Amino acid sequence: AAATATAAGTSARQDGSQETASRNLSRRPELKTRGGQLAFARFSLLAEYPHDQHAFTQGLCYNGGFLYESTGLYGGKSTVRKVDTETGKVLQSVKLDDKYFGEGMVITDDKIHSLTWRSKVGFSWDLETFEPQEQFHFNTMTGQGWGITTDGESLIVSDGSEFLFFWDPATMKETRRVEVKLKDGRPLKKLNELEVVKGYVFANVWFDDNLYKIDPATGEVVDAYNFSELYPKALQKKELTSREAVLNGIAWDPEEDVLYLTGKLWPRMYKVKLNDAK
Ligand code: DDQ
Ligand code: CA
Repeated sequence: AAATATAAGTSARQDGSQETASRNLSRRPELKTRGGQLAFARFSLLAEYPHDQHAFTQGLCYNGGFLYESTGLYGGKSTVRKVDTETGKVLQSVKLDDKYFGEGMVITDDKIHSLTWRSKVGFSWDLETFEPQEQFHFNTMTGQGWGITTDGESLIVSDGSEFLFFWDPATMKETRRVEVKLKDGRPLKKLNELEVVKGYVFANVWFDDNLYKIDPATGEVVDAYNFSELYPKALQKKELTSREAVLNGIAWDPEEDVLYLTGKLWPRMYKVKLNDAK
């Protein structure tokens, strides 16, 4: 049944890959039963928390009971921040220079590393004090930085293409890359925010409501979860004002084995538990 569920999960992508933002907004949860499979409803919503609606979320991490978030946009809106999980209150924050558009972030030991979109520059920050540490230069295939996470050894980076790039954290240089493909061999492009969960890379895709579970050895998408139920709910309440307000933000809390999910300019953070295919 696992294989069937996965096939259902990826066929939605076939229909939806060309979607515009407005079509995406009107997507309904009936996807849940498409193909008679539960590929789109295999999660439990455990809690909803407030989220800063002005945060153009680009990266989300969980560490020691707190959420850490990076935000984007030019003109001083790009930040790296520490957030109280339940109240959504910003506890600590640092701004990037006005000329930078912030992208994903990752935590290794006592440092935060954050990317910029098109400047090919990233920053390291002290996890406790948020003092700037070193600045690093990076390159990718598109020349852009989008998402970043870690498997504990390598940093794993997305750049808006269908590739995941593995970097040596000591040098921020690529050691290998893998092309991400759906079961039918089609490349999964526009990979954005990332999170490693129990050996798999979870990715969301720009302007798509799904999370994709990727085998980092082969690049194969082995499962997909749909979260369009979360997004239109906020929309119906007229809480989303921008067409850019798409799902983007995945953090894993290993102690509770739950994911925190949010989106750019979303008013809420969701705590969900994934139910594996039976
Ligand atoms: N990226 O994060 C997908 C890499 C880039 C997003 C760029 C979106 C710019 C839109 C600015 C208008 C927002 C209200
Ligand atoms: Ca993440």
